[in-house]
Amino acid sequence: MRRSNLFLPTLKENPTEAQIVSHRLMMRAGMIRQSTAGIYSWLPMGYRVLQKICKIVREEQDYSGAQEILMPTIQSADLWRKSGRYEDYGKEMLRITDRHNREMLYGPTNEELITDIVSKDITSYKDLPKNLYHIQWKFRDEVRPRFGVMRGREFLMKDNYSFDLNYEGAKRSYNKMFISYLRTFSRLGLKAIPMAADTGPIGGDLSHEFIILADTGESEVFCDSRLLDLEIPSEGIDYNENLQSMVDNWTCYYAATDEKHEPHKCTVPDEMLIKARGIEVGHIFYFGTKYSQKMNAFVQDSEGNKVAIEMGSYGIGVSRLVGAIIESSHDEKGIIWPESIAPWSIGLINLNVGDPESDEICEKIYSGCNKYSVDMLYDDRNERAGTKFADMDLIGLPWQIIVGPRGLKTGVVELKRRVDGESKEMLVGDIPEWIKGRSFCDKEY
Ligand code: 5CA
Repeated sequence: MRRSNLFLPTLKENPTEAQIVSHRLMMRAGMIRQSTAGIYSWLPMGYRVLQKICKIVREEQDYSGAQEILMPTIQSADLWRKSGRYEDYGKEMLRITDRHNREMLYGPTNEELITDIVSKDITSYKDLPKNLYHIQWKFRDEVRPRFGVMRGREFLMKDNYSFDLNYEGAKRSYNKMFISYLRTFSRLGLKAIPMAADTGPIGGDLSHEFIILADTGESEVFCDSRLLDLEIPSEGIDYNENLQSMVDNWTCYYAATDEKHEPHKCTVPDEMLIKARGIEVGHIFYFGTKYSQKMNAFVQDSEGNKVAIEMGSYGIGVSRLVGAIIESSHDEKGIIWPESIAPWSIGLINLNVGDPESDEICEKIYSGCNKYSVDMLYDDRNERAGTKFADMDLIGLPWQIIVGPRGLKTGVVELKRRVDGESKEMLVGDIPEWIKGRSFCDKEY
């Protein structure tokens, strides 16, 4: 992508309404613009990051055996009356009336709709287990939308729902998501800690929130510091083996959000207890037959008995993640994207636009990158060097290739790593080899 063509409206000043660093940087880096309170438009760079997050979330969902569907944003109030949540949900639910005076709502979550779908087409134990997910916009009329995309009113969520014949099956589905979430967040460059959590309006009595420690987080959390050093179940794991012991490896340490924190039960020695703030990026629930009973989702078991389907639901705040990642990865100059979700992997800065030799070298590097399908943002604007450097640091691409007049005399360019500013000279001719030697997807450096 050429910077001269790109719609990337960066700002020099911090917008006054933005109280936390991720909101400030998302505005300054031209990623989002507010449409109205808690509702945002995603501009090209922001949307690229959002899509990259979706891709990783999808890959891990698929790998766990979940299947992607797409449910609508608008739902019928009747479904929610069946579960009893139409009244319970209160003012957070955006209620709409259509031209026939039918009551509708903009979905804040999808337990009712998915249970309704499944109840009609899953009738036998032979159809189970199933796990269905979608990535769709939700609306919750939050009292205090704030912090940009972190607490929006309209926000993008990945939600999935598991359906099993019995408790053992449902627990296995829950455990799979537990591990799948650890892997997903790790691939996004985050250390997310699963913590015992309150279930709120979703219901049930087993639930974990996945929390990123950050001073700007809205939740107060308590956990054993040893959780920070645990290894993430790695590539190629088999979800059918050792699943319970993988989960036990995490749940044996104390970790709870403030609603679930019980000081007398917490035996972690003071020096090992982390009391901190955190951002909830995911939340998983097991609630048994709460919805299936009320919404008539039953199957016949192998003995011909009619049993209610055992369910769980699992959410990831996809749009919130963009803010959470920036909260945990930035410096005073701007964002520092993990490679796995960077909007472009490399930024190319031409310091002498208009100079035939500079332009030619840059075009060569740029077309070479295209050849290897590596995302590159080429700053070909006729701007001052200082502006280009500041902009490139602000938008936080992992690598910068700087083409300046001095180096060109000897055929070298500067290769700079955003995370620590480390830079080295590289022969122009060596760039293709360097690119080929790196994996610009899914890997951290
Ligand atoms: N039905 C369940 C699981 S799918 C559910 O809705 N869970 S939830 O309420 O915990 O939401 C799932 C995730 O969505 C949260 O962990 C959080 O990361 C994200 N989320 C919730 N509310 C907001 C909001 N107002 N703005 C941005 N993200 C949000």
